[in-house]
Amino acid sequence: MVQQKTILRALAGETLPTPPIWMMRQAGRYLPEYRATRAQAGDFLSLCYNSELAAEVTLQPIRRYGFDASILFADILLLPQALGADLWFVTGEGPRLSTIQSDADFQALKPADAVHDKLSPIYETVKILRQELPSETTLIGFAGAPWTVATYMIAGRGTPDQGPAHALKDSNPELFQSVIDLLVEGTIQYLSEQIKAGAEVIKLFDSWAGSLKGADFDRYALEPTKRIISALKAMYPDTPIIAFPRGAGERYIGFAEATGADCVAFDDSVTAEWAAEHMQGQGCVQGNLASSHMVTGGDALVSETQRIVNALRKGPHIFNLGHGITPDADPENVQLMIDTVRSA
Ligand code: 1CP
Repeated sequence: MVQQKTILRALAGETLPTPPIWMMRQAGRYLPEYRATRAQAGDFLSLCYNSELAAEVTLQPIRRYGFDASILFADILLLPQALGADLWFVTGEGPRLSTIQSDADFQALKPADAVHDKLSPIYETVKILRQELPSETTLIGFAGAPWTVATYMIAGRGTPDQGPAHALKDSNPELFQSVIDLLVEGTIQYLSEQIKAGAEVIKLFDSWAGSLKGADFDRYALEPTKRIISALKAMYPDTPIIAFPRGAGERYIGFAEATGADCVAFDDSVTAEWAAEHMQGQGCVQGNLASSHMVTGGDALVSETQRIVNALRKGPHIFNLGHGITPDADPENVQLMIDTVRSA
Protein backbone atom coordinates (compact mmCIF):
# COMPACT_ATOMS: atom_id res chain seq x y z
CA MET A 1 0.00 0.00 0.00
CA VAL A 2 1.30 3.47 -0.83
CA GLN A 3 1.93 5.36 2.39
CA GLN A 4 -0.12 8.56 2.55
CA LYS A 5 0.46 9.79 6.09
CA THR A 6 3.01 12.60 5.92
CA ILE A 7 4.64 11.78 9.27
CA LEU A 8 5.27 8.18 8.18
CA ARG A 9 6.64 9.37 4.84
CA ALA A 10 9.10 11.72 6.57
CA LEU A 11 10.11 8.95 8.99
CA ALA A 12 10.75 6.66 6.01
CA GLY A 13 13.28 9.23 4.78
CA GLU A 14 11.24 11.18 2.27
CA THR A 15 11.94 14.90 1.80
CA LEU A 16 8.53 16.60 1.65
CA PRO A 17 7.80 20.07 0.23
CA THR A 18 6.16 21.05 3.54
CA PRO A 19 7.29 19.34 6.75
CA PRO A 20 4.54 17.61 8.73
CA ILE A 21 3.93 19.18 12.17
CA TRP A 22 3.15 18.16 15.71
CA MET A 23 4.15 19.60 19.04
CA MET A 24 5.54 18.09 22.25
CA ARG A 25 2.92 18.44 25.05
CA GLN A 26 0.36 19.51 22.44
CA ALA A 27 -2.36 18.21 24.78
CA GLY A 28 -1.81 20.21 27.92
CA ARG A 29 -2.48 23.07 30.24
CA TYR A 30 -2.16 25.91 27.68
CA LEU A 31 -5.51 24.70 26.22
CA PRO A 32 -8.71 25.66 28.09
CA GLU A 33 -10.44 22.49 26.84
CA TYR A 34 -7.64 20.39 28.40
CA ARG A 35 -8.05 22.14 31.75
CA ALA A 36 -11.80 21.50 31.64
CA THR A 37 -11.39 17.78 30.91
CA ARG A 38 -8.72 17.41 33.60
CA ALA A 39 -11.13 18.99 36.09
CA GLN A 40 -13.81 16.54 34.96
CA ALA A 41 -11.40 13.62 35.55
CA GLY A 42 -10.51 14.97 39.02
CA ASP A 43 -6.72 15.11 38.73
CA PHE A 44 -3.87 14.42 36.31
CA LEU A 45 -3.35 10.72 37.14
CA SER A 46 -7.09 9.98 37.04
CA LEU A 47 -7.10 11.58 33.60
CA CYS A 48 -4.22 9.33 32.43
CA TYR A 49 -6.07 6.18 33.58
CA ASN A 50 -9.49 7.20 32.23
CA SER A 51 -9.24 5.87 28.65
CA GLU A 52 -12.24 7.83 27.31
CA LEU A 53 -11.07 11.15 28.75
CA ALA A 54 -7.39 10.54 27.90
CA ALA A 55 -8.47 9.90 24.29
CA GLU A 56 -10.56 13.09 24.42
CA VAL A 57 -7.61 15.30 25.49
CA THR A 58 -5.40 13.63 22.86
CA LEU A 59 -7.96 14.59 20.20
CA GLN A 60 -8.43 18.20 21.37
CA PRO A 61 -5.31 19.68 19.68
CA ILE A 62 -6.07 17.64 16.54
CA ARG A 63 -9.55 19.18 16.31
CA ARG A 64 -8.28 22.67 17.05
CA TYR A 65 -5.21 22.71 14.81
CA GLY A 66 -5.18 19.66 12.52
CA PHE A 67 -1.68 18.52 13.54
CA ASP A 68 -0.24 15.72 11.39
CA ALA A 69 0.39 13.54 14.45
CA SER A 70 -1.19 13.00 17.83
CA ILE A 71 0.68 11.73 20.86
CA LEU A 72 -1.02 9.36 23.25
CA PHE A 73 -1.98 11.18 26.46
CA ALA A 74 -0.12 9.47 29.31
CA ASP A 75 3.09 10.14 31.25
CA ILE A 76 6.59 8.66 31.43
CA LEU A 77 6.08 8.10 35.18
CA LEU A 78 3.23 5.60 34.76
CA LEU A 79 5.80 2.88 34.03
CA PRO A 80 7.59 3.18 37.41
CA GLN A 81 4.17 3.27 39.07
CA ALA A 82 3.29 -0.01 37.32
CA LEU A 83 6.59 -1.42 38.60
CA GLY A 84 5.46 -0.69 42.14
CA ALA A 85 6.80 2.82 42.85
CA ASP A 86 4.40 5.14 44.67
CA LEU A 87 3.50 8.13 42.47
CA TRP A 88 1.54 11.29 43.18
CA PHE A 89 1.50 14.85 41.84
CA VAL A 90 1.77 17.94 44.03
CA THR A 91 -0.24 20.79 42.47
CA GLY A 92 2.00 23.56 41.24
CA GLU A 93 5.17 21.55 41.97
CA GLY A 94 5.21 18.31 39.97
CA PRO A 95 5.65 14.59 40.46
CA ARG A 96 6.67 12.81 43.65
CA LEU A 97 7.67 9.14 43.86
CA SER A 98 9.01 6.73 46.46
CA THR A 99 12.83 6.70 46.16
CA ILE A 100 15.47 4.03 45.42
CA GLN A 101 18.41 4.23 47.78
CA SER A 102 19.19 0.60 48.61
CA ASP A 103 19.04 -2.95 47.26
CA ALA A 104 15.94 -3.47 49.44
CA ASP A 105 14.14 -0.57 47.69
CA PHE A 106 14.93 -2.19 44.34
CA GLN A 107 13.90 -5.68 45.50
CA ALA A 108 10.50 -4.29 46.52
CA LEU A 109 9.72 -3.42 42.87
CA LYS A 110 7.66 -5.71 40.65
CA PRO A 111 9.00 -7.65 37.63
CA ALA A 112 8.79 -6.04 34.18
CA ASP A 113 5.67 -7.91 33.10
CA ALA A 114 3.63 -5.94 35.69
CA VAL A 115 3.15 -3.41 32.88
CA HIS A 116 0.58 -5.66 31.18
CA ASP A 117 -2.24 -5.50 33.73
CA LYS A 118 -1.54 -2.21 35.46
CA LEU A 119 -1.22 -0.22 32.23
CA SER A 120 -4.13 -1.81 30.37
CA PRO A 121 -6.15 1.49 30.46
CA ILE A 122 -3.33 3.07 28.43
CA TYR A 123 -3.60 0.37 25.73
CA GLU A 124 -7.36 0.97 25.73
CA THR A 125 -6.74 4.70 25.09
CA VAL A 126 -4.61 3.74 22.08
CA LYS A 127 -7.40 1.53 20.70
CA ILE A 128 -10.00 4.29 21.07
CA LEU A 129 -7.69 6.76 19.35
CA ARG A 130 -7.09 4.51 16.35
CA GLN A 131 -10.87 4.44 15.86
CA GLU A 132 -11.42 8.16 16.33
CA LEU A 133 -8.44 9.89 14.76
CA PRO A 134 -8.79 11.30 11.23
CA SER A 135 -7.31 8.92 8.64
CA GLU A 136 -4.41 11.29 7.85
CA THR A 137 -3.28 11.67 11.49
CA THR A 138 -0.48 9.44 12.79
CA LEU A 139 -0.69 8.08 16.35
CA ILE A 140 2.54 8.24 18.35
CA GLY A 141 3.00 6.06 21.45
CA PHE A 142 5.83 6.79 23.88
CA ALA A 143 7.82 6.00 26.99
CA GLY A 144 10.62 7.67 28.91
CA ALA A 145 14.11 6.36 28.21
CA PRO A 146 15.57 4.37 31.14
CA TRP A 147 18.07 7.01 32.33
CA THR A 148 15.42 9.74 32.51
CA VAL A 149 12.87 7.50 34.25
CA ALA A 150 15.59 6.29 36.65
CA THR A 151 16.42 9.90 37.63
CA TYR A 152 12.83 10.31 38.91
CA MET A 153 12.70 6.85 40.56
CA ILE A 154 15.96 7.40 42.44
CA ALA A 155 15.37 11.00 43.55
CA GLY A 156 11.62 10.65 44.03
CA ARG A 157 11.06 13.88 42.07
CA GLY A 158 12.35 16.04 39.21
CA THR A 159 15.83 17.43 39.91
CA PRO A 160 17.68 20.26 38.15
CA ASP A 161 21.00 18.37 37.88
CA GLN A 162 19.90 14.72 38.39
CA GLY A 163 22.29 14.69 41.38
CA PRO A 164 20.80 11.70 43.25
CA ALA A 165 20.88 9.49 40.12
CA HIS A 166 24.49 10.44 39.39
CA ALA A 167 25.39 9.71 43.02
CA LEU A 168 23.84 6.20 42.94
CA LYS A 169 25.42 5.44 39.52
CA ASP A 170 28.86 6.35 40.91
CA SER A 171 28.53 4.80 44.39
CA ASN A 172 26.65 1.59 43.53
CA PRO A 173 26.97 0.87 39.80
CA GLU A 174 25.54 -2.67 40.15
CA LEU A 175 22.33 -1.46 41.78
CA PHE A 176 22.09 1.39 39.28
CA GLN A 177 22.52 -1.03 36.36
CA SER A 178 19.77 -3.26 37.82
CA VAL A 179 17.39 -0.29 37.77
CA ILE A 180 18.32 0.44 34.14
CA ASP A 181 17.92 -3.24 33.15
CA LEU A 182 14.46 -3.47 34.76
CA LEU A 183 13.43 -0.28 32.94
CA VAL A 184 14.77 -1.56 29.60
CA GLU A 185 12.72 -4.76 29.96
CA GLY A 186 9.59 -2.98 31.24
CA THR A 187 9.80 -0.38 28.47
CA ILE A 188 10.11 -3.03 25.75
CA GLN A 189 6.98 -4.78 27.05
CA TYR A 190 5.07 -1.51 27.58
CA LEU A 191 5.84 -0.23 24.07
CA SER A 192 5.08 -3.62 22.48
CA GLU A 193 1.62 -3.43 24.03
CA GLN A 194 1.16 0.11 22.69
CA ILE A 195 2.12 -1.06 19.18
CA LYS A 196 -0.21 -4.09 19.43
CA ALA A 197 -3.03 -1.73 20.44
CA GLY A 198 -2.39 0.48 17.40
CA ALA A 199 0.45 2.97 18.01
CA GLU A 200 2.03 3.65 14.59
CA VAL A 201 5.23 5.38 15.76
CA ILE A 202 7.12 5.21 19.06
CA LYS A 203 9.00 8.04 20.74
CA LEU A 204 11.54 7.59 23.55
CA PHE A 205 11.95 10.69 25.73
CA ASP A 206 15.41 10.97 27.29
CA SER A 207 14.83 14.45 28.70
CA TRP A 208 17.90 14.38 30.97
CA ALA A 209 20.39 12.71 28.58
CA GLY A 210 22.35 15.99 28.49
CA SER A 211 23.72 15.48 32.01
CA LEU A 212 25.48 12.24 30.97
CA LYS A 213 29.00 12.78 29.67
CA GLY A 214 31.55 10.60 27.85
CA ALA A 215 31.36 6.87 28.63
CA ASP A 216 28.30 7.47 30.87
CA PHE A 217 26.40 8.80 27.87
CA ASP A 218 27.23 5.62 25.94
CA ARG A 219 26.39 3.31 28.82
CA TYR A 220 23.20 4.91 30.14
CA ALA A 221 21.68 6.95 27.27
CA LEU A 222 22.83 5.30 24.06
CA GLU A 223 23.00 1.63 25.11
CA PRO A 224 19.55 1.30 26.78
CA THR A 225 17.95 3.13 23.82
CA LYS A 226 19.69 0.76 21.43
CA ARG A 227 18.52 -2.32 23.40
CA ILE A 228 14.91 -1.10 23.39
CA ILE A 229 14.98 -0.25 19.68
CA SER A 230 16.55 -3.54 18.61
CA ALA A 231 14.01 -5.55 20.64
CA LEU A 232 11.09 -3.58 19.18
CA LYS A 233 12.49 -3.76 15.63
CA ALA A 234 12.85 -7.56 15.95
CA MET A 235 9.10 -7.79 16.70
CA TYR A 236 7.77 -4.79 14.74
CA PRO A 237 10.24 -3.95 11.95
CA ASP A 238 7.79 -1.52 10.32
CA THR A 239 7.16 0.70 13.35
CA PRO A 240 9.37 3.81 13.15
CA ILE A 241 11.07 5.03 16.32
CA ILE A 242 11.99 8.60 17.29
CA ALA A 243 14.72 9.03 19.90
CA PHE A 244 15.02 12.28 21.88
CA PRO A 245 18.28 12.47 23.84
CA ARG A 246 17.62 16.05 24.93
CA GLY A 247 20.69 18.17 25.50
CA ALA A 248 23.02 15.66 23.79
CA GLY A 249 24.91 18.43 21.90
CA GLU A 250 27.80 16.88 19.95
CA ARG A 251 26.48 13.44 20.87
CA TYR A 252 23.49 13.95 18.57
CA ILE A 253 26.01 13.14 15.84
CA GLY A 254 25.77 9.44 15.00
CA PHE A 255 22.98 8.77 17.54
CA ALA A 256 20.53 7.49 14.90
CA GLU A 257 23.06 5.08 13.43
CA ALA A 258 24.31 3.87 16.81
CA THR A 259 20.83 3.16 18.21
CA GLY A 260 18.82 2.23 15.10
CA ALA A 261 16.41 5.17 15.58
CA ASP A 262 14.59 6.29 12.42
CA CYS A 263 14.53 9.90 13.59
CA VAL A 264 16.38 11.93 16.20
CA ALA A 265 14.56 14.79 17.89
CA PHE A 266 16.77 17.68 18.99
CA ASP A 267 16.37 20.60 21.37
CA ASP A 268 17.26 24.27 20.88
CA SER A 269 20.81 24.13 22.28
CA VAL A 270 22.01 23.38 18.73
CA THR A 271 20.82 25.14 15.57
CA ALA A 272 18.78 23.76 12.70
CA GLU A 273 21.69 24.58 10.35
CA TRP A 274 23.99 22.48 12.53
CA ALA A 275 21.45 19.63 12.51
CA ALA A 276 21.19 19.82 8.71
CA GLU A 277 24.95 19.44 8.47
CA HIS A 278 25.59 16.84 11.19
CA MET A 279 22.37 14.85 11.71
CA GLN A 280 20.02 14.93 8.75
CA GLY A 281 22.30 12.84 6.53
CA GLN A 282 21.44 9.84 8.74
CA GLY A 283 17.68 10.20 8.56
CA CYS A 284 14.74 12.27 9.62
CA VAL A 285 15.18 15.01 12.23
CA GLN A 286 12.59 16.73 14.38
CA GLY A 287 12.48 19.68 16.76
CA ASN A 288 14.40 22.86 17.53
CA LEU A 289 11.90 25.73 17.85
CA ALA A 290 12.34 27.22 21.34
CA SER A 291 9.06 26.76 23.23
CA SER A 292 9.37 30.34 24.58
CA HIS A 293 8.22 31.53 21.12
CA MET A 294 4.83 29.99 21.90
CA VAL A 295 4.57 32.48 24.78
CA THR A 296 5.98 35.56 23.05
CA GLY A 297 4.79 35.04 19.43
CA GLY A 298 5.10 37.89 16.92
CA ASP A 299 7.74 38.45 14.24
CA ALA A 300 10.39 36.49 16.14
CA LEU A 301 8.19 33.37 16.10
CA VAL A 302 7.56 33.77 12.36
CA SER A 303 11.19 34.37 11.37
CA GLU A 304 12.57 31.60 13.58
CA THR A 305 9.98 29.13 12.23
CA GLN A 306 10.90 30.06 8.65
CA ARG A 307 14.60 29.73 9.44
CA ILE A 308 14.16 26.17 10.75
CA VAL A 309 12.01 25.11 7.78
CA ASN A 310 14.55 26.55 5.33
CA ALA A 311 17.58 25.08 7.08
CA LEU A 312 16.10 21.55 6.99
CA ARG A 313 14.45 21.75 3.55
CA LYS A 314 16.88 19.41 1.80
CA GLY A 315 16.15 16.30 3.85
CA PRO A 316 13.49 14.47 5.87
CA HIS A 317 12.11 16.79 8.56
CA ILE A 318 9.20 16.84 11.02
CA PHE A 319 8.52 20.31 12.43
CA ASN A 320 8.36 20.43 16.24
CA LEU A 321 9.49 22.40 19.27
CA GLY A 322 12.82 21.80 21.02
CA HIS A 323 10.93 20.84 24.20
CA GLY A 324 7.30 20.74 25.40
CA ILE A 325 4.96 23.71 25.07
CA THR A 326 4.55 25.43 28.46
CA PRO A 327 1.26 26.18 30.30
CA ASP A 328 1.68 29.96 29.77
CA ALA A 329 1.76 29.62 25.94
CA ASP A 330 -0.86 31.47 23.88
CA PRO A 331 -2.97 29.06 21.76
CA GLU A 332 -3.01 31.68 18.96
CA ASN A 333 0.76 31.49 18.63
CA VAL A 334 0.44 27.78 17.86
CA GLN A 335 -1.82 28.62 14.92
CA LEU A 336 0.64 31.27 13.77
CA MET A 337 3.46 28.69 13.82
CA ILE A 338 1.41 26.20 11.80
CA ASP A 339 0.38 28.82 9.23
CA THR A 340 4.02 29.89 8.90
CA VAL A 341 5.29 26.33 8.34
CA ARG A 342 2.56 25.58 5.80
CA SER A 343 3.19 28.76 3.80
CA ALA A 344 7.00 28.83 4.13
O1 1CP B 1 -1.23 19.21 35.69
C1 1CP B 1 -1.16 18.60 34.63
O2 1CP B 1 -2.11 18.59 33.79
C2 1CP B 1 0.08 17.80 34.41
C3 1CP B 1 1.00 18.29 33.35
C4 1CP B 1 1.48 17.08 32.57
C5 1CP B 1 1.07 16.70 31.28
C6 1CP B 1 0.11 17.43 30.37
C7 1CP B 1 2.35 16.07 33.05
C8 1CP B 1 2.98 16.00 34.41
N1 1CP B 1 2.48 15.11 32.07
C9 1CP B 1 1.72 15.45 30.97
C10 1CP B 1 1.53 14.64 29.76
C11 1CP B 1 2.71 14.12 29.06
N2 1CP B 1 3.95 13.95 29.61
C12 1CP B 1 2.74 13.63 27.72
C13 1CP B 1 1.55 13.45 26.79
C14 1CP B 1 0.91 14.73 26.33
C15 1CP B 1 1.49 15.43 25.15
O3 1CP B 1 2.71 15.42 24.90
O4 1CP B 1 0.68 16.03 24.41
C16 1CP B 1 4.07 13.27 27.46
C17 1CP B 1 4.64 12.77 26.14
C18 1CP B 1 4.81 13.45 28.66
C19 1CP B 1 6.23 13.11 28.81
C20 1CP B 1 6.96 13.47 30.04
N3 1CP B 1 6.52 13.49 31.34
C21 1CP B 1 8.35 13.76 30.06
C22 1CP B 1 9.24 13.73 28.85
C23 1CP B 1 9.11 14.95 28.01
C24 1CP B 1 9.61 16.22 28.65
O5 1CP B 1 8.78 17.13 28.82
O6 1CP B 1 10.81 16.32 28.94
C25 1CP B 1 8.72 14.04 31.40
C26 1CP B 1 10.10 14.42 31.91
C27 1CP B 1 7.56 13.84 32.21
C28 1CP B 1 7.50 13.95 33.69
C29 1CP B 1 6.48 14.95 34.08
N4 1CP B 1 5.13 14.73 34.04
C30 1CP B 1 4.46 15.87 34.39
C31 1CP B 1 5.43 16.88 34.66
C32 1CP B 1 5.12 18.28 35.10
C33 1CP B 1 6.69 16.30 34.44
C34 1CP B 1 8.03 17.01 34.50
C35 1CP B 1 8.54 17.03 35.89
C36 1CP B 1 9.86 17.79 36.00
O7 1CP B 1 9.83 19.02 35.87
O8 1CP B 1 10.90 17.16 36.22
